[in-house]
Amino acid sequence: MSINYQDRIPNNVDLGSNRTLQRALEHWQPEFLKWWQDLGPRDFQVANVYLRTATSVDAKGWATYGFVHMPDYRWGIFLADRDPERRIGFGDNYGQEVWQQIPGEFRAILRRLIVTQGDTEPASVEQQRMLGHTAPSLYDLRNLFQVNVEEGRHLWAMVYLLHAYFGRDGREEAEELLERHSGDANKPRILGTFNEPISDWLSFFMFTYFTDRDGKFQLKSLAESSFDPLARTCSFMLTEEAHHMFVGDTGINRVVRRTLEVMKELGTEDPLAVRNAGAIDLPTVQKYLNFWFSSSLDLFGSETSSNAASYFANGLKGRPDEAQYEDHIAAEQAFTLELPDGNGSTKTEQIPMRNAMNEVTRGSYVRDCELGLKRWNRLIEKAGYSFRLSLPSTRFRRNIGSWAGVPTDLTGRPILPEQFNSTIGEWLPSDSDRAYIMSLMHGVHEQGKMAAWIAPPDRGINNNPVDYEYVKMH
Ligand code: BYC
Repeated sequence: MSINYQDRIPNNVDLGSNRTLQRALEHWQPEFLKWWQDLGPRDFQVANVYLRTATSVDAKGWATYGFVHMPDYRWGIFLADRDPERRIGFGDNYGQEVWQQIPGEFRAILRRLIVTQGDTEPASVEQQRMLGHTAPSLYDLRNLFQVNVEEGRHLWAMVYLLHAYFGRDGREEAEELLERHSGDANKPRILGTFNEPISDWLSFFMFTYFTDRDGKFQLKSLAESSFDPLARTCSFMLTEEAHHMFVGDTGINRVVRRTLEVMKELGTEDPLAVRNAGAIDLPTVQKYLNFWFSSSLDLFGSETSSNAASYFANGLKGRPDEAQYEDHIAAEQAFTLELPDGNGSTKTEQIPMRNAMNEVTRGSYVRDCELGLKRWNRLIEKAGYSFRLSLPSTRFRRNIGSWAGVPTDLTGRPILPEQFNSTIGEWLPSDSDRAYIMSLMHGVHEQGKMAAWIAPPDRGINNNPVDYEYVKMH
C-alpha cells in the first residue's frame, strides 16, 4: 500500500480505517512532539535542514529530499509490503503460517522485545542532542539531523505496534518510552550503552559505526519474527539504518584520512605532534574504538541465554539472515564457548545451540565490524605507516554475560585487577584524551568550511556538492 501523506499521521497501514487506533496515536503524537522539542536536537528546531523523507517502502526510490524544519518532519508508520506466502522460518513452528495477531502466550515476551527495541531510538536522539553545536561542517550537521529524525521515526514504528497489538498495556508502554531518559539516574534507558553520553563527534562516529550496527543485527533478527507486522516494520527500518552506519564508517574514514595527511605534512607519527597540529592521533582513535565496540558487544546479551533459546524456539526472534543457515530448528546442535574459569584462566563448555543465539549473532556482528577496520587500515597502509587499528577481544571490558567484570587485556587474556586498573588509561580514553577531543569540538556552520581534524567527504548528499548549504540556520 502506498504512503498516505494526507493523514495527520502519514502511514501505509490504512490507519484511517481504524478510528480507535488512529485516535490513540493522535493522542500520543503531541506528547512525542513535546519530547522532540524538549530532548531532541538542542537549539536547531528553527533550522531548515535538507532531509530525506520516505515516499514508498520498496527498495527503489523510497526517499525524497527537501528542506524541512525538523519539528515539521513527517514522522509516520511505514511497514514493508506484506508477503502473503511468508512462512515461519525457524524454531518449533517452522513452516507454519506467520501470525498477523499475537498468540496470547507470547504477548508479554513480545511486548518486552518491542519496548527494548523502541527504547533505544529516542535514547540515541537524547544522547546526541548537543552535537549540533560542534558539527565539523554543514554536511555533517545535516547527517546528524537525518539520523535523529529517523531514530524518531523508528520510535513511531515500535509505538504503532504497541498501540495496535497490545491494548492498554501497549499504550502505557508507549508513554513510558517518552518518560525514561538517557543517563537519567531515576529513569534511565533500558540498555547500558544508551545511557553513555555522546559529547563529541568522534564518539558520534563510533556510535553510528558500532552501536547502530547492533541495531542492524537486532533488526535483522526481529525481521525474521513469526509476528509478521514486527517483521515488516523492521525490514523497512533496516533500509534507514544503512545510512546511519554509513555516517559512522565514512566519519571514521575521514578522521583517519585527515590524521594521515597531517602525519605526512609533519613527517612524523608522534601522537603529540599530531595533536599539536590539531588532528586526532591514531592511538586515540583506537581508544575510542575500544570503548564503543566493547560497550556495543554487551547489547547482544549473555553468551548463554534461556531468553534467547525461548525466543528462537517460539519463533519470536531469529538469527540475522536466517536463510543462510541449513538447520532452522537448531534443536540438536551444540555450541562451544570459552568461559572464564574463575581462577584467572579459561574453560571450554558446550551448550545447546538455541541457548547460544546471542553469541551467534554477536559473532556475525564482529565479522561485519571488521570490514570497516580493513578499509581504514588500507588507508593507513597506503600512506606508508605500520600502525593498524584493531578490534579488541569480545572478552575485553564486558559488563554483561560470562565475561562481565573479568579483567582482561585487549587480546582477552585474563589479568589481575591491579594490572587492569593500571593499564586501562592506555586502552580507553583517559580524562586528558577526552579533554583533548573536546578541545577540537567547535561548530563549523559556515557554508563550504570543514573543521581541521576531519577530511571532507568524497561526495555530497543526493548528488549535491560537498559545500552545498545543507542546513540553513533560519
Ligand atoms: N544492558 O538473557 P540475557 C538499536 C539484560 S540497537 C542492560 O543475557 P537477552 C539502535 C536482559 O534484558 C538494538 N541490560 O539477554 C542503535 C535481561 O534482563 P532480565 C536494540 C541488559 O534477553 C543505535 C538480563 O540482562 N534492539 O536499534 O537474551 C541507535 C539477562 O538477559 C543488556 C534490541 O535490543 C544490556 N546491554 O538479550 C538507535 C532488540 N543486555 O530479563 C537504535 C530487543 C542484556 O533478567 N532486545 N540485558 O530483566 C533483545 O532482543 C534482548 O532484550 C537483548 C538481551 C538482546 C538486548
